[in-house]
Amino acid sequence: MQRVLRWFFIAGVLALSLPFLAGISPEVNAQSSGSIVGEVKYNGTPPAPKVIKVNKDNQACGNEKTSEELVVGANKGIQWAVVSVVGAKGPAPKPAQKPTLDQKGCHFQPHVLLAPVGVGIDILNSDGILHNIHTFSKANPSFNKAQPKFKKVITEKFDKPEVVKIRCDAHSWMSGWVVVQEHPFYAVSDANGSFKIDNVPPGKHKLELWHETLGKVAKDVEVKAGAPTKVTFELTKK
Ligand SMILES: [Cu+2]
Repeated sequence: MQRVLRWFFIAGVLALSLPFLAGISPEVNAQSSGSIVGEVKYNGTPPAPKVIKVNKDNQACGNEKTSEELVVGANKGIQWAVVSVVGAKGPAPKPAQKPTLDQKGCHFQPHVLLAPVGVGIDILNSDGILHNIHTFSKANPSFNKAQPKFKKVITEKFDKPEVVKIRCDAHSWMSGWVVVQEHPFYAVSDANGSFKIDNVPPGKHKLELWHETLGKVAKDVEVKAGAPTKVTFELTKK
């Protein structure tokens, strides 16, 4: 009995000390790295969102869709812009949950999905109709798969970093993006145009913003340990 107790004690001490030995304590990480917090703003008067008439499967899809190729909020924040630290090194994150791309109400949700390299993404069909997912990739093999209503999940993975356009061959208005990176230092802007990149190594970095219709913008930043670096991107239609 005593031997068993001693074994439990040793195992307990080992379990508690392992994260410190491996240097993965979150506190250590937060102090030795910084974060980049920012906003993506539309400069000027944003164009009215495009409205697309739906000519098929109206019961599931509705009668019209608002295009998400340029989403500008009330405060002029631009959604769906991806900001990345260029040349960053770091392991691709292992997400707790698989990145998920849903086809719901005949549009891709989210419109821009972030996915680490080599991690499968679940492509769901929440609509009771046929969708056909089609990717337009170059670095990764492209795929084109029918997803009938009974096929609720297809899992696909991307092994190379790439911005991949996706469409549905059954519904011409459905379009979205999967942005695949090999490091964790990137983020997508939310409905207010805000984004945050955590655990960035201190030092000078180049940031690159990508937006599907407004293009690419680069910016230099300096990240300090334990503090957020604030960045604002102002974009306009060319
Ligand atoms: Cu579809």
